[in-house]
Amino acid sequence: MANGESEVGVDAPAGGFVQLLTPDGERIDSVTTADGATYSVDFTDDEYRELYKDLVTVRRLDAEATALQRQGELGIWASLLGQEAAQVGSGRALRPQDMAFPTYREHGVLYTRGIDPIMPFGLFRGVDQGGWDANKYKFNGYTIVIGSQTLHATGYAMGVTMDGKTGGPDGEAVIAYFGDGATSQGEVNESFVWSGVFNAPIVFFCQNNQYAISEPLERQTRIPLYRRADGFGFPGIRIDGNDVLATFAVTRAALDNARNGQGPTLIEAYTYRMGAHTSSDDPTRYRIASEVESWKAKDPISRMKAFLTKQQLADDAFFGEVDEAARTLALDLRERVLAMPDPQPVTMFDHVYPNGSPEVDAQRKQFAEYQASFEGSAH
Ligand SMILES: Cc1ncc(C[n+]2csc(CCOP(=O)(O)OP(=O)(O)O)c2C)c(N)n1
Ligand SMILES: [Mg+2]
Repeated sequence: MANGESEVGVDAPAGGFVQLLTPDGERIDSVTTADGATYSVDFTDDEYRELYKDLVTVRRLDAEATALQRQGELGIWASLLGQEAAQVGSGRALRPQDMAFPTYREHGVLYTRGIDPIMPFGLFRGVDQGGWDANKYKFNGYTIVIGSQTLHATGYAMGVTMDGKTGGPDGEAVIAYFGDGATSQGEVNESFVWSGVFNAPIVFFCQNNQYAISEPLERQTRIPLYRRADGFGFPGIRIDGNDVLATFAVTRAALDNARNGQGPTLIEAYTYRMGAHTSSDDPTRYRIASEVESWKAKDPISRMKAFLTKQQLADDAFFGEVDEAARTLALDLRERVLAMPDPQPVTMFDHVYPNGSPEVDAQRKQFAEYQASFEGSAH
C-alpha cells in the first residue's frame, strides 16, 4: 500500500497492496490508500475481454519462444510466465505519447505497444538487435545491463520537461521497467535521486518477481521495495502485480500525475516468476516446488477468466476463439523464426561504435580468423 499501512488485498504480503481483482476473480470496486488516493477502473465489457485476450496472447507467444529455444532455434529466452498482468496492465496504461524503457523480459509490454511480436525472437536468436523503431513505438531497445535503462529513462524524462512536453492529457510521461534485483544497483538509486530532485515525469515500475536469478527477495532488501521511495522524496505504492486491473489503475494514475507535473512514483508490482530466470537456469536448485504451487493459485489469467465467467461477460465460445487466435499467432511466429538465417557471431562487433574503432576492428579481424580456422572441420 501507499506510505502508511493496512492489511488489504487477498493473499497480500504484510502491509497489503492495491488489488481490484482477487485470485478468485471477485471484483473490488475501488481502493483508497492511506494518502487518500482512490483507484478503480471503468472498462467496457469489450475492454475487459480485450485485456483477457492480451494476457492469453502474450503467455502463448512466450510459451512458443520457450519451445523454440529448447529446439535450438533461439540462443536463449527470458520468459515472462506469471508476469503477464504486470506487463499488460502497465503497458495498456501508457498513453500513445508515453515512452517506455524495458529490460530483457518485457515481451508483454512490447506487444501492447503494437510492435510485431516477432522482434524479440530475432534478438534472442542472435540475428539482430531487436529491430523495432524506438521512437515510432515509444518503446526502447531491450537492455541486459541491469538497471542501466533507468538512467536512460531519467535523462529522457528530464529532457521531456526541458522540451516543454509535459502538462495536460497530451503531455508525455516516461516509464522505466526493472526488477527487484535491479534495486540494488547504483544506477537505479541514482535515477531515483535525479528524478526526485528534478521532479521528472517518470514512473519507476518494479516487477518484484521475488528473485534476482537465484537470489530471493529477503537477500535483497530489509524493507518492502516500494518504501524505498520514501528516502528519495516521492510516493511509493505496492500493487498486486498479478491483477491486471489494479496494475492498470495505479500505473495510469501515476503516469497522469507525472505528465501533470507531480514528479516520479515508484510502483512495486508484487508478482512471481513462474519459470526459470532464463532458459539457461534451473530454478529447482534454489526454490521448492510448493512455493511455485502456491503462486499457481494466484494466476493472473485464471482470475480474469473467472471474473469474465462470473459476470457473464464471456462464454466458452469466446475463450475458445481467444485460444485459437493465440495459437495461430504462435504458429506464424514459429514459421517466421524457422525462416530466419543462422546467427553470424562476427556481427557482434557491428554496433559497438557508430563509426567503428581501431580496437574493435582489430578484435573483429582476430575473431573472423579464429572462426575461419574451424571452417571445413566438424564442430
Ligand atoms: C550490471 C549487471 N550485473 C549483473 C548482471 C547479471 N544478471 C542478469 S539478470 C540478473 C538478475 C536481475 O534480477 P531482477 O532485477 O530481479 O530481474 P528479473 O530477471 O528477475 O526480471 C543479473 C544479476 C547483468 N546483466 N548486469
Ligand atoms: Mg526479479
